[in-house]
Amino acid sequence: MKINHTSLDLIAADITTLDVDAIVNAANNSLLGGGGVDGAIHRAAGPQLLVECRTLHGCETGEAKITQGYRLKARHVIHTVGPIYSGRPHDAELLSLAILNSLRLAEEHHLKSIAFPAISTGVYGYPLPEAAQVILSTIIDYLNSQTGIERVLVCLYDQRALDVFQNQLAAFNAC
Ligand code: AR6
Repeated sequence: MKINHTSLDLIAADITTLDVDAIVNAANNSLLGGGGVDGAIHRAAGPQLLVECRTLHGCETGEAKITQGYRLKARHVIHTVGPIYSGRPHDAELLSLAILNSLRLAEEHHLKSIAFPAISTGVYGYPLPEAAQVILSTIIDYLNSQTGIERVLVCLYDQRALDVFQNQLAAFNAC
């Protein structure tokens, strides 16, 4: 779909294969690697990514930091840390902040295209439908304001997650 001059698309893919200005990493506070999408990004980018991450001295939950993409097709990696799901309202605030700070960082670096995974919905346990609502509403609100970003992708890992996000986007469109 188009929001102002920006396209927003949902895809099912391995985020490490995408040719965009930045892919977003669902990292942990240490920024020193882990499992899930974090592990896949570090494996695909190669060891130089960890070398640069060591210079960043970690990342608070909801913050975002940027590195080069090294062996990835993506030119940059924006590392953010989503909340560990607790069922409290603060979860949504932190997940929204992680998305927002990633978009702001992309904008500051004049990046035109960015791809997000479903942050916090793996190891961190955020239920997919609730995460879809927070992630998509934050992106849509941001794109409704002035932005130089031209393309936003939300990259789901499997068809089930894609279905959940598509249903949420359809529900927003019906409003
Ligand atoms: N491409 C796209 N999406 C992926 C990929 C991939 N290659 N691999 C997994 N996903 P998770 P979190 C999806 O656990 O919940 C790490 O150890 C996956 O299906 O990667 O934020 C970090 O170091 C899920 O929907 O991130 C942290 O310690 C989504 O990505 C912790 O996990 C997020 O799952 C962060 O947990």
